[in-house]
Amino acid sequence: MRPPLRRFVSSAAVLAAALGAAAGCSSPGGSGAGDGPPSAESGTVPGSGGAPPREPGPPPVHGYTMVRALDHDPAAFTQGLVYEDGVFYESTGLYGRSSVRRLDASTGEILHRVDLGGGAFGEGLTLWNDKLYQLTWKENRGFIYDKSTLARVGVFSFPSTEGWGLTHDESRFIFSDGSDILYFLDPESFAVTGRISVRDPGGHVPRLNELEYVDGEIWANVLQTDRIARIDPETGRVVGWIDLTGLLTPEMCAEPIDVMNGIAYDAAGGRVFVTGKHWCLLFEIRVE
Ligand SMILES: [Ca+2]
Repeated sequence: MRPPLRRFVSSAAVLAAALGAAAGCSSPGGSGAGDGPPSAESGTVPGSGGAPPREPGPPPVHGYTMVRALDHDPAAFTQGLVYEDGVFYESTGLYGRSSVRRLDASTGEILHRVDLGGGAFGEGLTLWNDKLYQLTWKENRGFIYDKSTLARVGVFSFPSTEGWGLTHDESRFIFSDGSDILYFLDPESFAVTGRISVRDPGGHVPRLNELEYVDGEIWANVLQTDRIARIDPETGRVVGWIDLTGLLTPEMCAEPIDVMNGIAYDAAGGRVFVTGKHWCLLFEIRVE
């Protein structure tokens, strides 16, 4: 039951749809719906010589090619996904059903699973110095695991009331809490060392969820959309959108599916993997 190879071509219509959706994602009181395409086009108005710097145009919307589909546990409410050396590491949520897992990246088979217990709702996950760091949603604590055994070796707290997504660059953890803000954290103390507000010409982009650091950019699932934001870590500006509409349709799975959530990057192989909450498949994709 593998879906056919499909290609999604970027188009003006897709861009318009994306900008429209972005307007719906604007923060309360923010520069939302009215600041979409008109604002983006203002940078092309002639006669502005010597005037303020131009606003960047709308970011490109990228399509995708589906390269490969792997089985994925449809019971997994995916909140974090990481790849390293032939293994996916996954964090799943929901009270009473949260877990951390190791998956065979060639088949999707669950190699090992450790449940969190009823008091914790698993969220974002990252791999740092051979240890897994898993957020919880509203418990204001995270768990540290040995990546090989999934034995819990520590706990940590983080400076936000909610934990959503987690990844890291060369020296910092990058953390989302469901707002438009991404926080940079010291990986030892978890103190906030910086933050960026994520925005595109449509305004601020809240509901940033699962994260992945990809070749100098931060990629973020935007909750309840089929889009991934490619974010400049220096400025917070969205430099591109990846629209994964149609990658998984409800007909492909026997059980109801939820939203896309889960990005993993194989830096050595340049491969991108995505899945979602209760998705029966996990995909390798190529971004166009
Ligand atoms: Ca990830």
